[in-house]
Formats: sequence, C-alpha cells, structure tokens
Amino acid sequence: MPRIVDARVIITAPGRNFVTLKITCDDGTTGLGDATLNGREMAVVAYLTEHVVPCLIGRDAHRIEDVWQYLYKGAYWRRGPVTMTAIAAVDTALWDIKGKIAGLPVYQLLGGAARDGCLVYAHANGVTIEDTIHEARAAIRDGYRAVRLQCGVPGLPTTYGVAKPGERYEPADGELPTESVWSTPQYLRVVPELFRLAREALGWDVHLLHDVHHRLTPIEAGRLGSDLEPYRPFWLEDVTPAEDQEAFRLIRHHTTTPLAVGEVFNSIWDCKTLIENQLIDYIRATVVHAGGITHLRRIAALADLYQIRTGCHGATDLSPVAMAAALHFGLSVPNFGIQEHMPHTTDTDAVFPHAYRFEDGLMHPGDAPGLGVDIDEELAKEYGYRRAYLPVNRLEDGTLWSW
Ligand code: KDG
Ligand code: MG
Repeated sequence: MPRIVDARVIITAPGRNFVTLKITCDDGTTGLGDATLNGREMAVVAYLTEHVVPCLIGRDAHRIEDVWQYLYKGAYWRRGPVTMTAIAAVDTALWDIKGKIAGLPVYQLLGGAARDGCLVYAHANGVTIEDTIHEARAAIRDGYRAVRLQCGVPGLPTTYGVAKPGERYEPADGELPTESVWSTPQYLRVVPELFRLAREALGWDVHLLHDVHHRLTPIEAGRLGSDLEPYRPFWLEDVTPAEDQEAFRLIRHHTTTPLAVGEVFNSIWDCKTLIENQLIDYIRATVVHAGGITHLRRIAALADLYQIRTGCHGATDLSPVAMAAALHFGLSVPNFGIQEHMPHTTDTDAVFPHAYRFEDGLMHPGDAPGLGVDIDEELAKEYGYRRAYLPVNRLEDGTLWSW
C-alpha cells in the first residue's frame, strides 16, 4: 500500500494566486490537488496545514473514499467553501496518485471515456456589443463551438466579465476590494440587444451563453430568460443568488431558457432541491470547490436521474490542476454537458505543465498516468503571493448588492 509520508501546500502567483497541495507517498509517487479559493486563499492554506495535513501522514493513499469521509465527517463541522476546497485538494491528489500507480489516466479509473472529448465554451467580452461580437468571431475562428457573451452596460464604468481595454479579464485585482456600480434596468435593456445582434452576426451554428453573476431577482430573471428565448441561448447562468433554491420555481414558470447554477456550491446539499425538482438544466459545481472528484461524481449521479447535465466552472482562478481533474471527470460521466474554458496565461501554463489539449471545440485530458499535470516548483517560487480581492458591487444609490 502507498503510505502518505508528506503533504505540502505550495503557493504561487504566476499572474494570479494559486494554492496547490502536493502529497507524496513512501514509494515516491506524488499527487496534486488544486486548493485555490479566489480572494480567500490563505484560509484554505491554514485549514490544510493546521488541520488536514497532520491527519494524512501515515494513511493509505489508495483509500480515497475513506479519507474523504474521515475529513468530512471527522471534522464535525461540515460543508462550507474552505472545508470543501481543502477536502477537494486531498481527494484530487489521491486520484492523481492512484492513476500514476495504476499507470492509467484518471478517466480510465472513473469508467473510461463516455465521449470523444469535452465540449468547452470560450469567453467573448467587450465594452461594446460590437467588441463582444468581434471577440466571439475570433473564438469561433479558433475552433470553439460555444461562446459566452458579456458586454459592458452603458452608463456603468465597469461590468462583470468585461476586461479593461487591452487587458485580460481577472476580477481579483485589488489589494482591498474595488467597488463596482450596478443598474438592473440598464442591464436588462442591453443583454437582449447583445443576443439579437450576435445571432444576426454569428448565425445559429454556435452555442451562445451568458452569465448574470447572481444580480437579478427571480422575477427579473424570468423576464430576461423570456426576452432571450428567440435567440436560443445554450444557458443563462447564475440568474439570482441560489441560497434559496425554491426561488427557481418562479423563474421556471416564466421561461424555457435553460438555466445553469452552482459555481459557488460546495456540497450536494446546495443543489439537492434544484436538482430533484428539475429547476435547473446544468449544474456548475466544480472539482476544486465541491469536495473533489469523489463528491462531484455523487452530484453528477444525482443530476443524471433528472436529465440535468454538468457544466463545470473553469475560470482562470481554477488552476490547471483543477482543469485537468474537470476534464477526467467530464470525459467519464454520462451526463456531461459542457466545460468552461478560460485559457491560463503562458506563465501559469509554464508553472503547471499539462497533458490536456484543445482541438476542434473539444478538450481532452490526455493519456498520461494520473491527472497528467505537474508543478515546476522552482519556477513557482519566482511568483510570490499577493493578496487580491474580488470586487464588491453596489447599486447606484450605494446599496450593497451581489457581485
Ligand atoms: O472567482 C470568481 C470567478 O471564478 C467567477 O466570477 C467567474 O463567474 C465566473 C465564471 O462563470 O467563470
Ligand atoms: Mg459564473
């Protein structure tokens, strides 16, 4: 049995902060798990180093389920993003180790490929509708079959998902949280226009997606979904904060636009009502924030009963380790839907060399044993951690709102 002899947390910031757990076994096999919780990184670092790592030393690395249960039930305090991100990192690293020892890519341990590759969606964002359509055309030229459209809201200085001209979009940018301003009426006017013009310009052979980022009330969400129906969006994401899962019944009464929710979820309990009542169409929980491959497969299995498909979060704050794990997961589950793909910077890719690849709109995790991703620790040391917060959001009258 491979006995765990070491577990270390590596913090690096090649363009943005990443937290990685590296587990080593007595036979020298190592495994990696992403533990990055954007804007709250050090809370997971402390949880891992102070409370999780001491419990791992000496354990059998093959007993993935038992370790998962030990960390979940054994802590007494269950769930929550910090706990579940830490458990995810351990779980992902143990799957990596099991794959390396078996000499198989992780997806083979999960039942093998259920499809040729994972459909991914790109991001197109611009200050104006024209800029966004221009970006979408570029993504389609690069081979993407699905594109998320975000544009600036007239009258607002910044908008979620839209980069400053000439820069990559990376929201966690402030030494203290920066403040954005939000206007629902302005937003509800511009998005249907974005979709109308995008369909005119791009045609109907590309899937178009949009992220509302938790900013509407349920009835406003119903209105937006209904306004977008003529343009057949692939999905509308996070239309309203989802703590109240029942609220989605109201939205469902008003629109047939498919709904995607769950990038902030960390447990099957966060989406149980949504899934069992078929209130959503895509579940966006991810490996890194929802308890690892082990727990995400449980969520996917529940969703599969209700014809709900996966659509995992994949923004740049999810490291290449999380991306690799998402692709092994996505390739193997029966109800895979789509995977978000926001390419990392070349600096990030150099720190995390990986086997996954993009080809003709699909991604494949590759066939290297384990996850097929490594960390160059020497290079990682060159990029020190810098505190960075996600922005906060206020209405025009100063009321604090969901960002
Ligand atoms: O850390 C927060 C980001 O990952 C999030 O804002 C990105 O909503 C997002 C998405 O859909 O990619
Ligand atoms: Mg989102």
